[in-house]
Amino acid sequence: MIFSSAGAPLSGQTFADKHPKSNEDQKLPLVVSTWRNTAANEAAWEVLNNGRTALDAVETGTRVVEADPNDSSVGYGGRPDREGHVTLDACIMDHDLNCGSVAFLEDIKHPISVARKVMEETPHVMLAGEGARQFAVQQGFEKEDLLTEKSEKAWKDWLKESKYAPEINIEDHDTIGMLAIDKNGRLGGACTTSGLAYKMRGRVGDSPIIGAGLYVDGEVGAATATGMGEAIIRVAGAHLVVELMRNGMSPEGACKEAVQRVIKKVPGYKNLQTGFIAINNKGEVGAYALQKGFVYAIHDPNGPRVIGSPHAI
Ligand code: SD4
Repeated sequence: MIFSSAGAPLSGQTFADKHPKSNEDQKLPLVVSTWRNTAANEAAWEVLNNGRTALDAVETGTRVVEADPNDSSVGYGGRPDREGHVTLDACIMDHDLNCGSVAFLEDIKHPISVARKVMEETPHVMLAGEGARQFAVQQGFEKEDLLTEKSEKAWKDWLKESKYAPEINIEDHDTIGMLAIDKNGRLGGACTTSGLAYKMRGRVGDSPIIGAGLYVDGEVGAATATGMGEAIIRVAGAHLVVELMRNGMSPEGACKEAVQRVIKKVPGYKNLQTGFIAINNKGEVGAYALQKGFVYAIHDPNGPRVIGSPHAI
């Protein structure tokens, strides 16, 4: 087992002094997230370091990005749909396949926390649109205008041409997918986004879809995705990565195979990006992207760092 141990002091020396941790132990706790989300990782790391659960860590971490008005791909300040409404997608999942999700949610700054409430307070997995908003308000979430001046201005500039090409940029998205393992070796994952900029009203991507944008199974590991949601949904990306790990692949090998599946099955793959990150329940981390430019951030007992992902083309 990989779980860290704590022991009673023995003649002036702690158990840990007498039994230095194995390399395996030093991997935990661990948080990893898509892109350069180091501030989110730091918040999640604090939670993990205080001995709380991976689920608490990924919720706390992703809320940092949701609240940031300068992040134009997630939560408050996210780019709106083509009609000027910010619509949000998020999901959360734990070690035991408990999960919750919201899609096409408006006016609520923290969709990840609403997703957690769906998981914990309802018999359902997914709520969408007006029903999700009503549920959030009943749960005590405040309704807020999420369109910042900056996002509104960018949308108005886009309206001048209103070219409907919901292409995804290849680099520097901030949609956050976050995976964690806590000190007790339990896994959690979260994914939250405002989706494609200037998307069709009602469009939902992979990020709130369990098995596409996120999948966690404590017996195996966890995976999350970023990039063009339509491609990720088609290959059931995150679930695919976890199942490949179940069959013995490393996290990086599994992410690579999922990218290969996109290349094989999704026409037009050359014009889009997809990136996957994964952890297994031994604390090993891997990533793979379709195109260059994808990075991911880790925080573990060795500290925080941002790593360039290998890529296919
Ligand atoms: C979506 N996968 O809505 C999201 C977008 C994304 O980095 O990940 N952007 O399709």
